[in-house]
Amino acid sequence: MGKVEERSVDPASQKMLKRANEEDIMVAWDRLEAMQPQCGFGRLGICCRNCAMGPCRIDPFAEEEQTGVCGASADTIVARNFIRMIAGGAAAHSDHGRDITHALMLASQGKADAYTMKDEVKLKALAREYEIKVDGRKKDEIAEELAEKIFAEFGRQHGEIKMPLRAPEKRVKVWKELGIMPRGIDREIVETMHRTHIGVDNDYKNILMHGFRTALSDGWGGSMVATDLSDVLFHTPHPILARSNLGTLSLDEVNVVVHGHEPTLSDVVVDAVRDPEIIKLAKEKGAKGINLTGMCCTAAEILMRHGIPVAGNFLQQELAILTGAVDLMMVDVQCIMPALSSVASAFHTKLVTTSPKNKAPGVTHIEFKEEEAYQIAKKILKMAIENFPNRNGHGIQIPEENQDLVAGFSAENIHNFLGGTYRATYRPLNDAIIKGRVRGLAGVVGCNNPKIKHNFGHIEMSKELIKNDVLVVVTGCTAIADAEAGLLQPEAAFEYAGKGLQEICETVGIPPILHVGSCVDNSRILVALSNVVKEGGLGEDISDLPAAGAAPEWMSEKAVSIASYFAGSGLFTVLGVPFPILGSKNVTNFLCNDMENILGGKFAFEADPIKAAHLMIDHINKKRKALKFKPMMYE
Ligand code: BF8
Repeated sequence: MGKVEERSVDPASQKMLKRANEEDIMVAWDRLEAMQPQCGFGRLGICCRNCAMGPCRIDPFAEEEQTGVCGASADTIVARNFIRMIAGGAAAHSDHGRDITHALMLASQGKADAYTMKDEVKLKALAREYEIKVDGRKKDEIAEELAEKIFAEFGRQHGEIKMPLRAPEKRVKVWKELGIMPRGIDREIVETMHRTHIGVDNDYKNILMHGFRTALSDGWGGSMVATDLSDVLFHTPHPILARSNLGTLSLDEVNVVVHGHEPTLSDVVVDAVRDPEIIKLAKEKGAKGINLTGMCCTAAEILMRHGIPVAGNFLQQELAILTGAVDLMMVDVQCIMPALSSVASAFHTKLVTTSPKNKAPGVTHIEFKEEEAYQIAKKILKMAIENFPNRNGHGIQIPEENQDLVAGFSAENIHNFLGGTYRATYRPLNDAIIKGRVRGLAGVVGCNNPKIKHNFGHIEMSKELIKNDVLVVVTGCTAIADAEAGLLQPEAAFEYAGKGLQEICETVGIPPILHVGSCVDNSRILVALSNVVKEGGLGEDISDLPAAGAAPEWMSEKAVSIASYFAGSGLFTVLGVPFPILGSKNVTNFLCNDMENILGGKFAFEADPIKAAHLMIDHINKKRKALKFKPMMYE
């Protein structure tokens, strides 16, 4: 068993890792150790099992260039495998978007009374974008037509999807000229599967370019749909104060942790915990009430809109159960470790799956249906309450770490803050960049990965960026890591930010790191950057901006898709763990160098978060120079 300090920088997590060691309970870090040595062919991306003539693997040290049985080169195999990862990630995000569209459709037809379309302003703005008549119509009618039009974007067979047109004109022109404007959200994923089938595309550049189109159909399609329609249903976030880390679990209340990604059930659970019947039942069972907390991106959804505390990020899901205090963990889809059921079985914790897309052997399944959302939420809460008296068997250890944070920023409200009440534009932000108070912008996003010390990459990179006056926006597990380190509070600016950024944060009262939501909400970053370009003075394209992206601890296919739509939108993007592409020099060279001349963005791999931050800062400086900006104000 490894030393806990080498596994996580978070003191709360270290305590639970210690407990796991003492009680001989395997967690992700142990399984990674047990998995060593991991397959070198897989890591380099040069193993192909797309047909039954294989599996084929290319010897990277062979004297003569090898191919698979069909003749596929390392370049072809690596490119195919890489874009299949993009497709996996894009599929997950986009299917999430489809589910939200389905909920909106049912709500508009009066078939799902738990949903009320709380943000009419956004509903109407979206409707206008989709050329839907708004004036004089009821919101249900508008919403039904909008849901129908968005559904059509998934299966579109003619033309192109609409949301990428939110990008600056020059960016759209780049995509059109390259022939990678996304056509249908599902179509690009299907085409990835087709092109990578035995005997189809074997021009690695052609394969990769379609990979970018697939990623763009996620960032500017499926994910953007998920964000926008969630805003319509549950309201666009406003800045909100909340708490984070395992210390948000309660000793004397029923602890319910919601984990996964989609807000359709978890948002209703937020209402149901306030139901008098539920509160009464909890008290009857000896609890003081119900304590609802979130995990991973479901946490971000209900944090952003309701201030529900966040119990932890991806690598803390098992650790939450190790507190012995979780009475029920309700999971929907994505990033839910199959290992949860075995960890839960060592405690009294009840694990409940809710999506027909995600069941687990031996785990209670209560299927979610939008039409009965509230009743289902109550049923699950009752199950948690019934389980509260069973806690006694195993000692409860709740770490005290419990950090304040501010979340709830969006493309819609960032300009209100930076522009002030009377001047809701991006102008003051652009001016701050032009004048050298703010060096530039960075989106730091993505997962945890036990190959990198838990939260270390996120926290150190974020701190280094703000120290150098880079305004950072975060989502997903990065946001949770930064929250746990106290970086999402306005006071963090005084402790960690450079002088210029500090002045901005002080004037406006915002943290130096802005939490913009879950992983599908990376689409908010694309919209915000487009708005910054449109405001003027920072070039004509996202690729002109002094801006960069990063995923310092990424692990999922979704992160590959996100990184690819960042780079495909013109951003320099740094990954803490290399993509599994190093088995092809050509593919690596294309993605880490040549693509910059075509798409404006490119990738770099750097595990050291400080060095990675400086790659981003160097890039930002390069863009500032190209824009002929004056030196930074305080340098
Ligand atoms: O979608 S950051 S570990 S929780 S994949 Fe998963 Fe990665 Fe966390 Fe959310 Ni995003």
